[in-house]
Amino acid sequence: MYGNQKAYVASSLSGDDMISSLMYDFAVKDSKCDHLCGVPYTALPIATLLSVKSKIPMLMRRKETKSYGTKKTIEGHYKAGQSCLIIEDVVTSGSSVLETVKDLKAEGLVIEDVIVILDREQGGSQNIDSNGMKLKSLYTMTQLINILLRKGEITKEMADDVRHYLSTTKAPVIKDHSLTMDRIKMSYEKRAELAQNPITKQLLNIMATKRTNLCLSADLTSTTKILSLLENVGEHVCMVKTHIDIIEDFNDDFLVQLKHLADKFNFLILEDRKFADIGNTVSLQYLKGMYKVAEWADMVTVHSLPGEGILKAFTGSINGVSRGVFLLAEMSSQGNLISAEYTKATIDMADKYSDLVTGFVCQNGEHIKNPAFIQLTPGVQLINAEDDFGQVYNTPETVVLEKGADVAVVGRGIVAAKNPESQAVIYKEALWECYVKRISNT
Ligand code: 5IU
Repeated sequence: MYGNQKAYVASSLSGDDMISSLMYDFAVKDSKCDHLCGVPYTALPIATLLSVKSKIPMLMRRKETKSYGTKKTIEGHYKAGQSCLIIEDVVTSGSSVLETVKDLKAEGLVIEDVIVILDREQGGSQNIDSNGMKLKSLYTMTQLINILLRKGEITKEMADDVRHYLSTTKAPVIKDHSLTMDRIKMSYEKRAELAQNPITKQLLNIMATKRTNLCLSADLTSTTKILSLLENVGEHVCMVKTHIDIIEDFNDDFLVQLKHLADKFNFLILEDRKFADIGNTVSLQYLKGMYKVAEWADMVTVHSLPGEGILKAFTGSINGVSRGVFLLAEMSSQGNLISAEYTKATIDMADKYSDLVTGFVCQNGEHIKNPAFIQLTPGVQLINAEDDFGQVYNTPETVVLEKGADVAVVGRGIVAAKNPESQAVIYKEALWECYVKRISNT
């Protein structure tokens, strides 16, 4: 029945040219999109005609990646951050649309609208909607049946039959978190292109070139122990997290050595100070005192609790060098008092400060959609566990694949190991493998 119906619709609407004219008036001519992309393969002629008519460049998605050459899935000239309108002929479940969108989003393209000639009203519209886009249909199946009935092209029995079939045969519900979290399927390189904060850009590029998304939490109290740990582990990490105020023999030379190692091994330094006071006090804590955090830390952790005034304490470069802030959106400790609303409000707070905020410290990054923000997740060990103070550990698979971590923080999992270097390699490889799996097309 379905093949016949489709052929009937196509012939009654007299050709691609007429349909593309209708589609153009319906949804393309007022669109501000940078690109069009037809869902392969049957929508390609319509998308081509619409591209010619509207002069909006077309992108092509390859369903099969080439085994030679560039292996690109998306052909065309585009930049991450540009928008793309999806063109489809018929939507049933929406799964083909979603597959195409996934590949486009992995390239950093922004997809908000999908236009279709015919919505069969079997759940496709809901699936597209619940995955973060809007479906606009030129015709619904109900409208089409009514037109055909009115024109005497089909009998009432046939119309009832088709209506019955459509209302009883619903497509499965599709909910793919990677589609609403744009960053999840994107490579670190692509996200570096989108980042506005130079430190975020640098961090993402370090991760991509060193092939590591491991941050070492160097929670030791002696400067010599920290420096010797970093001498062994530095080449395996993208970032080192410090708690400068736990060091017992702190001296300025330590900072010189720390910076030297950061340059030698190409990692960034995050001081996990968790600033939490009013902006003025925080500014003094950041710039003054014996640790002079602003002078050596590329990034700091900051509580959102006092409100956005706290962020103003970190705005502007220090000695001409940009800095980054990780806002605390969640904690890994059992029974902490952070609520879902607090987490969401923290993520919303960063929107206006994307030139300063590098990302969020959190456990579950479902609300972090912007690919220019990094999800930093502490509480990571090779097996699920807890320490005596309520710290909760998740595995690399859980944090990267299920909870969306971009960088995983490992402290005692490495620091307390007999051989920290070989343990760091184990973490690095496990975390990187999860990331590669996450961004792959499967
Ligand atoms: N840290 C957490 N959980 C959090 C936040 C920070 O563990 O929610 I915010 C810090 C504390 C410690 C490191 O410095 O991350 C984790 O160390 P272990 O892997 O040794 O637990």
